[in-house]
This record gives sequence, C-alpha cells and structure tokens, in this order.
Amino acid sequence: MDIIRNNKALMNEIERIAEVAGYLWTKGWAERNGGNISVNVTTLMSDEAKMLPALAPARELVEKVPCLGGNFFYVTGTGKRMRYVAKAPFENGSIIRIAPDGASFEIIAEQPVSPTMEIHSHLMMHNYLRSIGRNTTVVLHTHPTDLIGFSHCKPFLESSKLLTRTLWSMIPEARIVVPKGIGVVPYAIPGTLELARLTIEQLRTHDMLLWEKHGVLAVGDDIIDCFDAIDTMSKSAQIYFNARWAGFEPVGMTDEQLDALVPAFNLPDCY
Ligand code: 2HA
Ligand code: ZN
Repeated sequence: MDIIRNNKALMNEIERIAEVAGYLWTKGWAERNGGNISVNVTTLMSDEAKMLPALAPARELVEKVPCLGGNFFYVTGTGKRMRYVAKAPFENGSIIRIAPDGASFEIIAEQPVSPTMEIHSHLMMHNYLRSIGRNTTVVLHTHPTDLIGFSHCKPFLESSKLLTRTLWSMIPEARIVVPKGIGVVPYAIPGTLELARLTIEQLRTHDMLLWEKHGVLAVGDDIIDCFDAIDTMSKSAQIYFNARWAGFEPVGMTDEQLDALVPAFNLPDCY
C-alpha cells in the first residue's frame, strides 16, 4: 500500500516497533505469542492515509475511549508472534482508526490483521493517559522471565516500594532510567477489563507495572525508551538473582546512595 509505504515518518516508526519486537524475542521475553504493542501514530499519518477505507467491519469497543476519537494506532495482531512482527510488521499487526465518538475502531492498513486481544485494555490505558494530560503514545506489554520471577515472591508482591527499591539498589542506572519505579498489579485474567482497570489505577503514578505472575507493562512516548526501561529493570533483577544463586544476599546501594541520585539527576522523588 503506497500511501503507507511512501510515508517516511510513519515507516520509520513502524521500523522502530519491529526493532523492539525483535529485541523482545531475542531477550526471551516473548514465548509463542506472548506480549503485545500499541503505538499512537496519529501525528505520523498523512491526510490521505487517514481517509483509507476500512478493510473489515467496524468493531465496538467494550468501553468508550472519547479522548482517542479520530486517532490512529499500530497494534500487534492477536495470536501473532513477536519474532514475526520483527520481520513483517504489517503481516503481524495493523493500523486501526478510532471512530470520532471513541466507541469503535476499523482496521485500515495494510491487511485485515485482527488486533491483540488486549486491544480494549490498551486503548483504555491510552485514553486514561490522554485524559490526565499525558502525551503518551506507547503501551508495551511483554513477559520478562526475571521480573515475573519477582512477582512470585510474597514480600515483593505485597510492597511495590520494597520491589522498586530492591531493583533500584542493584545499579544506579535503574533509578535514573525508571525514576517512578514499578507498581505491582495483582493477578487478574489476561485480556479482561478487571486487569485493565487495576492497571489504570497505577498508571497515575507509574510508567512501569509488574502484572502478578504474568508480565510487565510500560507506557511512554517512545518505544525504544519503553524497551530500555524494562531492560534496565530486568538487568537489576538478574543481578539480584545471580547473587542469590551464588549464595549471598546482595548488599545493594544504601538508601543514602539511592536518594543522592534524586538531586544529582533531577529525578522525581518517588518511593
Ligand atoms: O498477547 O501476552 O497478555 C498475549 C499476552 C496476553
Ligand atoms: Zn501477557
């Protein structure tokens, strides 16, 4: 579809999404069809592309997303594998147009690939972030083995402060890259409105969430930054587990060392 392929800005963003999809696979965070991505590409769409006809009948959203009326998203496809999104983003994902009233969406490019089963919750998250004045464009969900491991440990599950400060304390970069820390979202069935609502509650204060015994979700305005944030916390998790496997409890940076990063890097003072 030339209208899409000749749009350099849009294709550049699609390539960055494909790049990250490849990282998720090579990291071992995307078994089978694990994970999903949605990116608001409205500002990258040409007027012509915005008018493309629907490739399939419009689908109702479970919950209206009034702040997203007339917006466009690239969304990975339901049942699609990240390793294939990396190679062929338009065979394993599609561009959708949200109706002006925010009640439904249509697939407009490039093929009628049905969006991830998490589309309703992704759009609810995008809608919520817009409603509080955020310019967030990316919702990235993936299954990092090490971080999911932390969600099997009761003390971390019960305290996002303990989880956040433990991960932060492994390397200074962790607090610098993820200054709002990680919120813990209690278990709920994947793809449900319950999981979406529990997630949204925490998005007011966090850009990264750990879904109990399931995975991680990051929001932001750049997909590479979202990946980097998860990657940095995953590194901290690996340092922690490696120390435990070697038979010692990692000392971690002291509270004083951690808190000195706030003024040094002009970070928000969270946790
Ligand atoms: O798309 O990861 O949470 C597959 C999933 C559902
Ligand atoms: Zn998942």
